[in-house]
Amino acid sequence: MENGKCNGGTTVKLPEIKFTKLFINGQFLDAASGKTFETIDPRNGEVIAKIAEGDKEDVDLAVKAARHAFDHGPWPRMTGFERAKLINKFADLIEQNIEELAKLDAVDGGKLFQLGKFADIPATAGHFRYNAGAADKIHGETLKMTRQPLFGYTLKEPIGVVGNIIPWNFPSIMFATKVAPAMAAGCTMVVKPAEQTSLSALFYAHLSKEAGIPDGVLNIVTGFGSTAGAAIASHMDIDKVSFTGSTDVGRKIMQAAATSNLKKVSLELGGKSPLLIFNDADIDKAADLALLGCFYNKGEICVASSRVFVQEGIYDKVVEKLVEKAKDWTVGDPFDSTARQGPQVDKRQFEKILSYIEHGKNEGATLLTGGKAIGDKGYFIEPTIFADVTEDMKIYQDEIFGPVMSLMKFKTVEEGIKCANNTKYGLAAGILSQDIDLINTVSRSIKAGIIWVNCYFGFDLDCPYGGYKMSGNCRESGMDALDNFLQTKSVVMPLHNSPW
Ligand code: TXE
Repeated sequence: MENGKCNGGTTVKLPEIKFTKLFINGQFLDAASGKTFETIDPRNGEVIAKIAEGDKEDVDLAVKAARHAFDHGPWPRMTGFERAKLINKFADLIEQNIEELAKLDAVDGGKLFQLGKFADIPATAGHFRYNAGAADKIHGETLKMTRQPLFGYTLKEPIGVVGNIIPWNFPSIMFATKVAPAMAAGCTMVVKPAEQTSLSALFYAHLSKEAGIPDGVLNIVTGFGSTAGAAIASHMDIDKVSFTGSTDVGRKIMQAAATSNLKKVSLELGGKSPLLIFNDADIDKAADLALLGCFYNKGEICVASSRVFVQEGIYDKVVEKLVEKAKDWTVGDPFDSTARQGPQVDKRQFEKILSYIEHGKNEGATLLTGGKAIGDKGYFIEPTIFADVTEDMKIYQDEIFGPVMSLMKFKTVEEGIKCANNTKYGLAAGILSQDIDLINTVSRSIKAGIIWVNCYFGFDLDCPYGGYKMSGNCRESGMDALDNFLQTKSVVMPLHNSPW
């Protein structure tokens, strides 16, 4: 494997791959079948390591460990304050290993090393700290009772054994947004990372052990979705599944839950988010935000602003700026600090994106820039912008999950709102305008879980996000995320002179 180039020539030492086995009950183990699968470096298509290929038998073992830790272990019985101490220690260790973790996500998933180092891994540690801060503040409420002389209160209890199924586009942050609140709530869990990006999850398992998180609380089964993932979704002894991934697989997970033990399901799925640029927006800033919104993390982000609608008064000027600025959106090795976009995660995703680009060309959209792969090694694609896209085109309707922008023109505010909502998805939206009345009207009219005004990707640990419509059924991040891993119990007793 080649070492990565950084800072115009200095070489970054690539990470030593230390952890490739399943992590069950505090031990690194081979898969029961002894099988492994290859994880690939998307910079060049070469094999990085062979990872244990977990399946149903391994999921059963991991669930047994998690069940024992939940029913008999210290974790749910500790005070929230004690759990918080250990979770904070875990966060400390993540912070001490930022570079190593950023390198793993760069080499395994093509994520820019600088992005991992300064954004993803610090945010991952942040999610653990944020949820540690909440662990000792989980409480129910006193019930006033409406019709009877009763006294009652609610308890918030951990939901039990959780299955967390994670995608490959943000291997660290997605790990944290599920594992951190589940841990804070007092749950135990089985995590299945995406088969493309298992390396950092296994490193987190090692750090959790060092931090003193008790055995059986965090178990990791690496492997494929149709085997290990499906075994989690249909397991009779898992109380809850939290899934982030495609809408199609989200549907399968719900079906599996329905036909097994009716486990609770939270889904964070695909998107086709609109960015609305109104006539009074700053043109330079609008072009910058449109590029960032669509091409950040090589377009492999569920909230990407893949549909950009520009009001007709500034349409031509925005197009000109976008095309000019897109030329500076450099694609390159994720270890090169001048690159803004690395390779797509794998061959399948690379081919899927290229086939959408061909659809765009064949369906009559105007290709303004980009439109093809770069080089003959690895999975690099030019940032691509199509204009004159119409709502019947595939590139308008489907989540492409790559650096492909669809550009459209609109006339009135009402038309802009209608266009924004013209999708089966509802994850995010952006509004660029200086008019506060317009901003308030439009942000209340768009059916999406997060609206960014005069910014894009304004994420914070405190900020819940999630889907309307077919983009999902839960909120992650912020205090709302804890609710995914808690259930409410009412305790009721008679008052002094009640008839009971
Ligand atoms: O996703 P999958 P894929 C979208 C995006 C992308 C498309 C396909 O449009 O191009 O999905 O990507 C596990 N039971 N998103 O195929 O398959 C799988 O192993 C249980 C959006 O990689 O949904 C992985 O761990 N689990 C998204 C996880 O599900 C199953 C992020 C996601 O993989 C399973 C990723 C099954 N039957 C892709 N099949 C977002 N919302 O951010 C697969 N998995």
